[in-house]
Amino acid sequence: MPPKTCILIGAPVDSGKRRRGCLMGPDSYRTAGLRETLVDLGHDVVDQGNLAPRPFKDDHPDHPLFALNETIAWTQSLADAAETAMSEGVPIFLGGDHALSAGTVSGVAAHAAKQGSPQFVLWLDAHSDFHTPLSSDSGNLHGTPVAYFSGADGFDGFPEVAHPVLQTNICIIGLRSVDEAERKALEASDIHRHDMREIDESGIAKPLAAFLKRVQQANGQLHVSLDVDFLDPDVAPAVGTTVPGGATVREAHLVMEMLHDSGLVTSMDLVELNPFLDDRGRTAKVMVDLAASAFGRRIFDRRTRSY
Ligand code: B3U
Ligand code: MN
Ligand code: MN
Repeated sequence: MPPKTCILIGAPVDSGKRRRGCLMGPDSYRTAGLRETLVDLGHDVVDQGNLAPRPFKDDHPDHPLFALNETIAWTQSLADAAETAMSEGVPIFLGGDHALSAGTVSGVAAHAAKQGSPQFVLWLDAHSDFHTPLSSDSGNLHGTPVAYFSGADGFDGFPEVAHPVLQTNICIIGLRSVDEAERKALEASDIHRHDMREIDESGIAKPLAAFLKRVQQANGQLHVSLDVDFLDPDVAPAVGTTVPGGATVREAHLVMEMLHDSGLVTSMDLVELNPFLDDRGRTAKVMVDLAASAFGRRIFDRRTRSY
């Protein structure tokens, strides 16, 4: 696989939920050696530093959505940065909570549309993040990005999604905490969804291989959004919304290795790392190791796989 230009973009978004700390995520990845790890794998790496949101006004204190204006302001700046970075290399967004993906995915999808290729999204998460601002009970916007970038209604004040990602081009793996409104909406949708029971029954490689085959056949762009809580909290404790029964380190590495072998990944988010909750940088290191597998670290070479 030829070396890539990896563009690290810090996205210290902390507005998607009430518990603070994700703003420290980008520096935690840097401290854990993300840049050096990618350089050792032979890639060119450009660290663009941290992004800032557009200027925004304070919310009304009684507004049911937490930090709405700040999240809108982040969506605007991230969508622009993502679209621009796509013509320079493979952007890796260092979160920041999952609200950031409203911006990153809509930005990369705008680039795909200009290239005339379809956008695909692999969402690795305990949660489906498929609420709309109208269905969310918590009012936390990190629970809404999948609905946003797939073109759902109810996102008043947010930038219009000019190029929504088709539901059938979205695959969620790792599900084990889905609210009732999300479950109904998912069941009525064409989103491909794989819960932990399915992974226990059939293994994680099967649904991923089927998805990668579709991306390859469509000649699509592939964005991967990795939420720390995809992993089991025993191995990745630094996240505000721990849900027991997550992916093992081995399952997660296999996902990343298959993604690398596919040669299909065009952009990535690393999200929800809360270094304030970490145990001597353990979670940051696991996430950096997973990124390494996604960008070519291997035990032995395998024949490049065709799906
Ligand atoms: N579905 C719940 C919980 C949640 C979603 N994403 C995370 N937590 N990280 C909600 O608040 O929307
Ligand atoms: Mn998430
Ligand atoms: Mn999650």
